[in-house]
Amino acid sequence: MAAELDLSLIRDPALRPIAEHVAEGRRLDAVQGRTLYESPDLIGLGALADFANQRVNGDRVFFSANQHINPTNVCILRNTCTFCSFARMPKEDGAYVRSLDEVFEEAEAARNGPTREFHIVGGLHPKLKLSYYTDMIRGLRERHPSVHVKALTAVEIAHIARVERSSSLEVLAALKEAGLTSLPGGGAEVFSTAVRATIAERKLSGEEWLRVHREAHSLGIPTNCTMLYGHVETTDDRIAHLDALRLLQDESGGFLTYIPLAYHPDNNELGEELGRTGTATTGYEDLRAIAVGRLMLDNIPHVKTHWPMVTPFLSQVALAFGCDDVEGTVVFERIYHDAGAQTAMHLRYHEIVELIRGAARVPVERDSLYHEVRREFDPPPPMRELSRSLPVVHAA
Ligand code: V47
Repeated sequence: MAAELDLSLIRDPALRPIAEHVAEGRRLDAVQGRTLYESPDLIGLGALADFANQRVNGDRVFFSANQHINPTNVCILRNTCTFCSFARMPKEDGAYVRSLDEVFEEAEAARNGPTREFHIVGGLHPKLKLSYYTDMIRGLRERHPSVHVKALTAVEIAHIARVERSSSLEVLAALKEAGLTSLPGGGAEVFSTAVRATIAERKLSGEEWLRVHREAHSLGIPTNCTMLYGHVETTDDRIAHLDALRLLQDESGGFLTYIPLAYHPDNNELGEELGRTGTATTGYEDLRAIAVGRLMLDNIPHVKTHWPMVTPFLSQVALAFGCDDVEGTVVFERIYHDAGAQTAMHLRYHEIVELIRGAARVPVERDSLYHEVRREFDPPPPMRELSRSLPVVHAA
């Protein structure tokens, strides 16, 4: 059944002309994007985004049974990406590099579970060669043939190319040959040169990030895209970022899902500089990030909520604000927990199913390429069992 746009939910008059555009399926421009970000009418914004989402995805909400693996936290950008709490210098306390056997051992958690995707991201290690990653991907695919591998951000791809004195296109081709399914969307942060100069001075530029994704798409490797929000970026920076993603998608069609990533300020230099330690983004900002992403990125099929960052509870509400995709089971999360996220590390499969059902949507388990894996699930467990197993969100 086609969703209908209920105009009575839109109270801000500035959103009315935008509602007409959305109802007609017309593209929104930068000025309209600014209005969306500035409107106080969160419910009206959510109604628009929900309508835009349901037109594409109906009442289905996708999730994956996935496992995050972070092979190393050693990163040559440790001292210049001031928003990151995960990275370490090679000899710093807490620095680690997993051997391939250790990665394979960690992945054994997938053996008896429903895991269908390994999500692999790490730091820019000065010495790890391309063969470390191709051997890892090949080894994982051999051991777990039915599990997809979504691995390495554009920043890591470009770094491996530098280590190898080769090109990012060659690195991508070798990773694909080893069994890579798709690329995660990290490392995009905010493309604005001024923002990057402040928070990620020596990281790959926005143009270079887009180039690596364009190359991946040209090789038939689909990718995700992200935006890190809630730090020093302006509204115009956000809109320019979304516009650059939308333009590349017009050209290549290779983006699968967009994931807004909420900045967490603990244990990093930027958080201290901004005096924000312990104060992450607000629920309003998080819901707005989902809704505006859904409305501006009219050519990207999915918008994902990353529950480790915004809590499972807010992720559930996001399903009424334009979001059709929930981050998966995760198993072990390091990047946001190092930065102060207070969420659980792991959601169980049936907890995600219940979270989606609880929002009156239809849960659909997907693989990395958004092929449907399963939509028939056991009936909900008795109320008492569910309430005991819901993830704990600790008070700060
Ligand atoms: O690029 C780092 C972000 C990203 C912090 O494609 C931080 O499905 C908040 O790639 N506060 C890496 N964010 C994570 C990533 C990802 C995550 C979820 C899903 C997918 C996907 C990809 O994490 C980095 C950066 O933007 N990050 N530090 C921080 N303090």
